[in-house]
Amino acid sequence: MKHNISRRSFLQKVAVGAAAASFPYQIGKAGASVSRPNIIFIMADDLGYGDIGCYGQKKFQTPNIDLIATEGIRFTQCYAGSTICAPSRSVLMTGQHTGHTRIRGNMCTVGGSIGYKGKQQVRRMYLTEEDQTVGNVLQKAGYKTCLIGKWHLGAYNPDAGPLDRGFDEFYGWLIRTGTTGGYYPPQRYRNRELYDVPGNENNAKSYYEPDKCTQEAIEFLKNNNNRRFFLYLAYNSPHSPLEVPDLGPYTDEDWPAHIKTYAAMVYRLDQNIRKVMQTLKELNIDEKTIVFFCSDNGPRSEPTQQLTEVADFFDSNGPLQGHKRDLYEGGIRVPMIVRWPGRVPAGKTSDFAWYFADFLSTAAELAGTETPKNIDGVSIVPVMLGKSEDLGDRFLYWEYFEKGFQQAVRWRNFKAIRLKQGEPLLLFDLSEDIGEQNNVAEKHPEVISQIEEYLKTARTESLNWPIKLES
Ligand SMILES: [Ca+2]
Repeated sequence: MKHNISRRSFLQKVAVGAAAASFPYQIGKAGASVSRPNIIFIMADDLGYGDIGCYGQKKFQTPNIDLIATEGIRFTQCYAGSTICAPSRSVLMTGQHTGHTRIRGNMCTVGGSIGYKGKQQVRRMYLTEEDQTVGNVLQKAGYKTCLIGKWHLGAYNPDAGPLDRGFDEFYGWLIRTGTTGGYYPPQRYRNRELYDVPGNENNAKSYYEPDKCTQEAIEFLKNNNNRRFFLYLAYNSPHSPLEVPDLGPYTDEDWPAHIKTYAAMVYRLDQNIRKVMQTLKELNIDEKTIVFFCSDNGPRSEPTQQLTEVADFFDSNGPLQGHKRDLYEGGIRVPMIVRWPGRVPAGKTSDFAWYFADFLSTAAELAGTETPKNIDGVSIVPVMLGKSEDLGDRFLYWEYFEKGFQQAVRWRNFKAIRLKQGEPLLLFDLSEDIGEQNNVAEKHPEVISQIEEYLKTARTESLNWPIKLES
């Protein structure tokens, strides 16, 4: 009898095990109370694929970002939402790629809100109330949501700030308030309140923006360590202008000043990230917290000679072709590291291809909540947990307007780019040509026709970035 009972319980365990094995990664609602980690998404600005030690950088060090990779999973084929700031962030926040998301460029041609970039009058589009952000989704799932640093999705509209689009707290800067930008901003936002940053008045330089963000992040973690939270920590570093309080370990290098400055900026960012990671340990929330680290687009190599020299000297795009403002890999492929002790396998490298449009679904699954409808992404949780890489055969899509209407598609190991409307697609086989040097379109007509078919359905017309599609 005893034997039978234990046999039955053994069989039950097998059955449970088998059910778990068919959905090994499912966090779902049942597991919600034991799982549902805090989510920290750390994003650098214009940091290249080759700018991190564990992605091949040799001339300067990023030991703390590398440590996150040692303790987590490092993705070698993760892509940003766009090759420039605002649309990349719009994709990240809405789960829609640039063929659907609200903000498809830094400046729009029609509509939007009007303001000044320097002395130039420009139009910029902002997220509207119809746009469901990661903040909205996690807020509804009971998370405290906080943005620190760069929003870039509010344009000149005072009613489209982070607090209007799903964030409970905001510490940082907005495009519409010029005095809040730069590395030593004289003013800053604390939620809706604009205040003078002590020590930065009259061009004084006491508070370096990335240091300030770090301090605010630590403060937020300390105040919220007893509840679930989503912290979106969007540094503006190492975006130009090249500025840093000190040159750190690169002071005595025999390099030109701008080269030393860039190395010191990334080094300082790395040091700041160490402080954030240390705080998780001190607060004993390390294992309850999943941390993402990435960049919003490729490294910048324009418009100044200095920026070109920096990108060349450090080989900031690594083995990739192109930089920020290109749809070649160098413009959109970014470092992406994910760490969750005990859940995400430590020290793993994955070549699974995914992009910012997947973050909303991923965050929703982590939070045990529903993913909104009409989005382009899928949850990457099974891949991160090392359970499955079979998420279906899909196309990743980008469009970009600053050089005319350009499009790019990633499908399996292929990457297609259309540099000019009406021109044939270029095709690269990334499995043997990561630098996109050899156009293999003629060798693979069936791939081209598959991608052309997909492109007919890839996008919807934008009111703010209208194009005339040539038939
Ligand atoms: Ca950027």
